[in-house]
Amino acid sequence: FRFTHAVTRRPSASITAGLRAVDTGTPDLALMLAHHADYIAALKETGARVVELDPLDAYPDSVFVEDTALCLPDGAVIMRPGAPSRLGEAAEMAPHLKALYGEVRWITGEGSFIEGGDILTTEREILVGRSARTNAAGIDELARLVAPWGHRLREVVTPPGVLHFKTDCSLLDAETILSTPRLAASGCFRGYRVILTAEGEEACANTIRFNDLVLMPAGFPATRDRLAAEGYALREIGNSECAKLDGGMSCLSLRF
Ligand code: CIR
Repeated sequence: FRFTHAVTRRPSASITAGLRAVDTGTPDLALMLAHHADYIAALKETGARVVELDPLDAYPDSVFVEDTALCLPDGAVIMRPGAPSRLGEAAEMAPHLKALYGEVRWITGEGSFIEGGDILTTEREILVGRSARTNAAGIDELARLVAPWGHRLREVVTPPGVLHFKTDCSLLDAETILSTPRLAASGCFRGYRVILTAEGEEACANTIRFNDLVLMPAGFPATRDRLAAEGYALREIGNSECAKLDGGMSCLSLRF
Protein backbone atom coordinates (compact mmCIF):
# COMPACT_ATOMS: atom_id res chain seq x y z
CA PHE A 1 0.00 0.00 0.00
CA ARG A 2 3.05 2.25 -0.30
CA PHE A 3 3.20 3.69 -3.80
CA THR A 4 5.24 6.26 -5.68
CA HIS A 5 3.07 6.32 -8.81
CA ALA A 6 -0.53 6.22 -9.98
CA VAL A 7 -1.84 6.19 -13.54
CA THR A 8 -5.29 7.62 -14.23
CA ARG A 9 -7.34 8.47 -17.32
CA ARG A 10 -9.88 11.27 -17.55
CA PRO A 11 -13.42 10.11 -18.39
CA SER A 12 -14.54 10.92 -21.92
CA ALA A 13 -17.94 12.14 -23.11
CA SER A 14 -18.65 8.57 -24.23
CA ILE A 15 -18.85 7.58 -20.54
CA THR A 16 -22.64 7.75 -20.91
CA ALA A 17 -22.34 4.51 -22.92
CA GLY A 18 -20.33 2.76 -20.19
CA LEU A 19 -21.22 -0.79 -19.17
CA ARG A 20 -23.53 -1.31 -16.19
CA ALA A 21 -25.27 -4.31 -14.65
CA VAL A 22 -28.42 -2.36 -13.84
CA ASP A 23 -29.38 0.97 -15.37
CA THR A 24 -29.77 3.49 -12.55
CA GLY A 25 -29.43 6.59 -14.74
CA THR A 26 -26.95 8.23 -17.08
CA PRO A 27 -23.69 9.40 -15.51
CA ASP A 28 -23.19 13.17 -15.50
CA LEU A 29 -19.80 13.89 -17.09
CA ALA A 30 -19.25 17.25 -15.38
CA LEU A 31 -19.89 15.78 -11.94
CA MET A 32 -17.75 12.75 -12.71
CA LEU A 33 -14.90 15.04 -13.77
CA ALA A 34 -15.20 16.97 -10.51
CA HIS A 35 -15.06 13.72 -8.49
CA HIS A 36 -12.14 12.53 -10.62
CA ALA A 37 -10.23 15.74 -9.89
CA ASP A 38 -10.80 15.27 -6.13
CA TYR A 39 -9.54 11.70 -6.43
CA ILE A 40 -6.36 12.77 -8.21
CA ALA A 41 -5.76 15.59 -5.73
CA ALA A 42 -5.96 13.11 -2.84
CA LEU A 43 -3.46 10.75 -4.49
CA LYS A 44 -1.06 13.64 -5.12
CA GLU A 45 -1.40 14.87 -1.56
CA THR A 46 0.34 11.70 -0.38
CA GLY A 47 3.42 12.66 -2.38
CA ALA A 48 2.95 10.27 -5.31
CA ARG A 49 3.43 11.17 -8.96
CA VAL A 50 0.08 10.89 -10.76
CA VAL A 51 0.06 10.34 -14.51
CA GLU A 52 -3.12 11.77 -16.04
CA LEU A 53 -3.89 10.25 -19.44
CA ASP A 54 -6.18 11.85 -22.01
CA PRO A 55 -9.75 10.61 -22.46
CA LEU A 56 -10.30 7.80 -24.95
CA ASP A 57 -13.59 8.38 -26.72
CA ALA A 58 -13.57 4.98 -28.41
CA TYR A 59 -13.65 3.22 -25.03
CA PRO A 60 -16.53 4.40 -22.81
CA ASP A 61 -15.21 2.53 -19.75
CA SER A 62 -11.57 3.58 -20.14
CA VAL A 63 -11.65 5.80 -17.01
CA PHE A 64 -11.54 2.48 -15.12
CA VAL A 65 -7.84 1.95 -15.88
CA GLU A 66 -7.33 -0.64 -13.17
CA ASP A 67 -8.83 -3.35 -15.34
CA THR A 68 -6.17 -2.99 -18.05
CA ALA A 69 -3.06 -4.05 -16.13
CA LEU A 70 -1.54 -5.46 -12.96
CA CYS A 71 1.34 -3.36 -11.63
CA LEU A 72 3.89 -5.11 -9.42
CA PRO A 73 7.26 -3.91 -8.13
CA ASP A 74 9.21 -5.89 -10.76
CA GLY A 75 7.04 -5.16 -13.75
CA ALA A 76 3.55 -4.82 -15.18
CA VAL A 77 1.26 -7.35 -16.83
CA ILE A 78 -1.18 -6.16 -19.49
CA MET A 79 -4.58 -7.82 -19.00
CA ARG A 80 -7.13 -9.24 -21.47
CA PRO A 81 -10.45 -7.77 -20.30
CA GLY A 82 -13.36 -10.17 -20.52
CA ALA A 83 -15.78 -7.44 -21.61
CA PRO A 84 -15.50 -7.34 -25.43
CA SER A 85 -15.98 -3.56 -25.54
CA ARG A 86 -12.99 -3.17 -23.21
CA LEU A 87 -10.47 -5.57 -24.79
CA GLY A 88 -8.76 -2.81 -26.79
CA GLU A 89 -8.21 -0.65 -23.72
CA ALA A 90 -5.33 -2.84 -22.58
CA ALA A 91 -3.20 -2.10 -25.66
CA GLU A 92 -3.85 1.61 -25.12
CA MET A 93 -2.32 1.35 -21.65
CA ALA A 94 0.77 -0.65 -22.63
CA PRO A 95 2.95 2.18 -24.02
CA HIS A 96 2.39 4.30 -20.93
CA LEU A 97 3.49 1.49 -18.64
CA LYS A 98 6.49 0.74 -20.87
CA ALA A 99 7.57 4.33 -20.37
CA LEU A 100 7.40 3.97 -16.58
CA TYR A 101 8.55 0.39 -16.02
CA GLY A 102 11.51 -1.85 -16.74
CA GLU A 103 9.45 -4.82 -17.83
CA VAL A 104 6.00 -5.26 -19.30
CA ARG A 105 4.48 -8.69 -19.93
CA TRP A 106 1.20 -9.56 -21.63
CA ILE A 107 -1.68 -11.99 -21.17
CA THR A 108 -1.93 -13.28 -24.73
CA GLY A 109 -4.01 -16.49 -24.83
CA GLU A 110 -7.01 -16.20 -27.16
CA GLY A 111 -9.15 -17.85 -24.51
CA SER A 112 -7.57 -16.08 -21.53
CA PHE A 113 -9.59 -13.32 -19.92
CA ILE A 114 -8.68 -11.39 -16.81
CA GLU A 115 -9.42 -7.90 -15.49
CA GLY A 116 -7.47 -6.00 -12.83
CA GLY A 117 -10.61 -5.48 -10.75
CA ASP A 118 -10.53 -9.19 -9.90
CA ILE A 119 -7.01 -9.00 -8.49
CA LEU A 120 -6.14 -8.09 -4.90
CA THR A 121 -2.41 -7.87 -4.21
CA THR A 122 -1.47 -8.22 -0.55
CA GLU A 123 2.03 -8.34 0.90
CA ARG A 124 2.03 -12.14 0.98
CA GLU A 125 0.06 -13.23 -2.10
CA ILE A 126 -2.04 -12.24 -5.09
CA LEU A 127 -5.71 -13.19 -4.83
CA VAL A 128 -7.59 -13.51 -8.10
CA GLY A 129 -11.34 -13.92 -8.23
CA ARG A 130 -12.89 -15.97 -10.97
CA SER A 131 -15.81 -13.94 -12.32
CA ALA A 132 -17.85 -13.23 -15.43
CA ARG A 133 -14.79 -11.23 -16.64
CA THR A 134 -11.92 -13.42 -15.39
CA ASN A 135 -11.58 -17.10 -16.30
CA ALA A 136 -9.34 -20.01 -15.32
CA ALA A 137 -7.13 -19.63 -18.41
CA GLY A 138 -6.51 -15.97 -17.60
CA ILE A 139 -5.63 -16.80 -14.00
CA ASP A 140 -3.27 -19.64 -15.05
CA GLU A 141 -1.50 -17.40 -17.51
CA LEU A 142 -1.07 -14.65 -14.94
CA ALA A 143 0.30 -17.17 -12.43
CA ARG A 144 2.94 -18.26 -14.94
CA LEU A 145 3.92 -14.69 -15.78
CA VAL A 146 4.39 -13.49 -12.21
CA ALA A 147 5.97 -16.63 -10.69
CA PRO A 148 9.49 -15.62 -11.83
CA TRP A 149 8.99 -12.34 -9.96
CA GLY A 150 8.38 -14.35 -6.79
CA HIS A 151 4.60 -13.95 -6.53
CA ARG A 152 2.20 -16.65 -5.43
CA LEU A 153 -1.32 -16.58 -6.84
CA ARG A 154 -4.40 -17.89 -5.06
CA GLU A 155 -7.62 -18.37 -6.98
CA VAL A 156 -10.76 -17.30 -5.16
CA VAL A 157 -14.33 -16.72 -6.27
CA THR A 158 -15.98 -13.40 -6.96
CA PRO A 159 -19.51 -13.70 -5.49
CA PRO A 160 -22.19 -14.38 -8.13
CA GLY A 161 -23.77 -11.21 -9.44
CA VAL A 162 -20.79 -9.09 -8.25
CA LEU A 163 -18.78 -7.50 -11.06
CA HIS A 164 -15.26 -7.91 -9.70
CA PHE A 165 -13.59 -9.49 -6.67
CA LYS A 166 -12.53 -6.04 -5.49
CA THR A 167 -16.06 -4.68 -5.86
CA ASP A 168 -16.46 -6.39 -2.48
CA CYS A 169 -13.10 -5.89 -0.77
CA SER A 170 -9.97 -3.78 -0.39
CA LEU A 171 -6.60 -3.96 1.30
CA LEU A 172 -6.30 -1.52 4.22
CA ASP A 173 -2.80 -2.44 5.41
CA ALA A 174 -0.39 -5.38 5.44
CA GLU A 175 -2.81 -7.65 7.28
CA THR A 176 -6.20 -5.96 7.14
CA ILE A 177 -8.94 -6.28 4.56
CA LEU A 178 -12.21 -4.39 4.30
CA SER A 179 -14.83 -6.82 3.02
CA THR A 180 -18.54 -7.21 2.57
CA PRO A 181 -20.00 -9.88 4.85
CA ARG A 182 -21.01 -11.99 1.80
CA LEU A 183 -17.44 -12.18 0.50
CA ALA A 184 -15.84 -12.68 3.92
CA ALA A 185 -18.27 -15.58 4.50
CA SER A 186 -16.58 -17.47 1.67
CA GLY A 187 -13.54 -17.87 3.95
CA CYS A 188 -11.09 -16.46 1.42
CA PHE A 189 -9.56 -14.04 3.94
CA ARG A 190 -8.64 -16.60 6.60
CA GLY A 191 -5.35 -15.50 8.14
CA TYR A 192 -6.07 -11.80 7.60
CA ARG A 193 -7.75 -9.33 9.92
CA VAL A 194 -11.11 -8.47 8.36
CA ILE A 195 -13.19 -5.33 8.91
CA LEU A 196 -16.71 -5.72 7.57
CA THR A 197 -18.71 -3.06 5.78
CA ALA A 198 -21.75 -1.98 7.80
CA GLU A 199 -25.14 -3.45 6.95
CA GLY A 200 -26.60 -1.81 3.85
CA GLU A 201 -23.22 -0.23 2.99
CA GLU A 202 -21.80 -3.07 0.88
CA ALA A 203 -21.28 -0.59 -1.95
CA CYS A 204 -18.35 1.04 -0.12
CA ALA A 205 -16.18 -2.09 0.10
CA ASN A 206 -14.14 -0.86 -2.85
CA THR A 207 -11.73 1.62 -1.25
CA ILE A 208 -7.99 2.09 -1.67
CA ARG A 209 -5.22 2.40 0.83
CA PHE A 210 -2.79 4.74 -0.88
CA ASN A 211 0.18 5.67 1.28
CA ASP A 212 -1.18 7.38 4.40
CA LEU A 213 -4.74 7.77 3.13
CA VAL A 214 -7.73 5.49 2.69
CA LEU A 215 -9.86 6.84 -0.15
CA MET A 216 -13.46 5.75 0.23
CA PRO A 217 -16.68 6.66 -1.57
CA ALA A 218 -18.72 9.34 0.17
CA GLY A 219 -22.08 8.47 1.71
CA PHE A 220 -21.34 5.44 3.89
CA PRO A 221 -21.20 6.90 7.41
CA ALA A 222 -21.38 3.71 9.47
CA THR A 223 -18.43 2.07 7.68
CA ARG A 224 -16.56 5.39 7.68
CA ASP A 225 -16.92 5.59 11.45
CA ARG A 226 -15.77 1.98 11.82
CA LEU A 227 -12.61 2.71 9.81
CA ALA A 228 -11.98 6.00 11.62
CA ALA A 229 -12.26 4.20 14.96
CA GLU A 230 -9.54 1.80 13.75
CA GLY A 231 -7.28 4.80 13.19
CA TYR A 232 -7.25 5.04 9.38
CA ALA A 233 -6.86 8.50 7.83
CA LEU A 234 -9.90 8.69 5.57
CA ARG A 235 -10.72 10.78 2.55
CA GLU A 236 -14.26 10.58 1.23
CA ILE A 237 -14.55 11.08 -2.52
CA GLY A 238 -17.81 11.51 -4.41
CA ASN A 239 -18.51 8.36 -6.41
CA SER A 240 -22.16 8.76 -7.44
CA GLU A 241 -21.43 8.85 -11.18
CA CYS A 242 -18.90 5.99 -11.32
CA ALA A 243 -21.25 3.93 -9.15
CA LYS A 244 -23.85 4.09 -11.94
CA LEU A 245 -21.28 2.11 -13.98
CA ASP A 246 -20.32 -0.27 -11.16
CA GLY A 247 -17.02 1.54 -10.64
CA GLY A 248 -15.32 2.63 -7.42
CA MET A 249 -12.08 3.88 -5.91
CA SER A 250 -9.73 1.11 -7.03
CA CYS A 251 -10.95 1.10 -10.64
CA LEU A 252 -9.80 4.66 -11.24
CA SER A 253 -6.06 4.10 -10.97
CA LEU A 254 -3.13 1.77 -11.46
CA ARG A 255 -0.86 2.06 -8.45
CA PHE A 256 2.79 1.06 -8.05
C1 CIR B 1 -17.28 -2.28 -16.42
O1 CIR B 1 -18.36 -2.86 -16.34
O2 CIR B 1 -16.28 -2.82 -16.87
C2 CIR B 1 -17.19 -0.86 -15.95
N1 CIR B 1 -18.45 -0.21 -16.17
C3 CIR B 1 -16.81 -0.78 -14.49
C4 CIR B 1 -15.43 -1.28 -14.21
C5 CIR B 1 -15.06 -1.17 -12.78
N2 CIR B 1 -13.71 -1.58 -12.58
C6 CIR B 1 -13.25 -2.14 -11.48
O3 CIR B 1 -14.01 -2.48 -10.57
N3 CIR B 1 -11.95 -2.40 -11.41
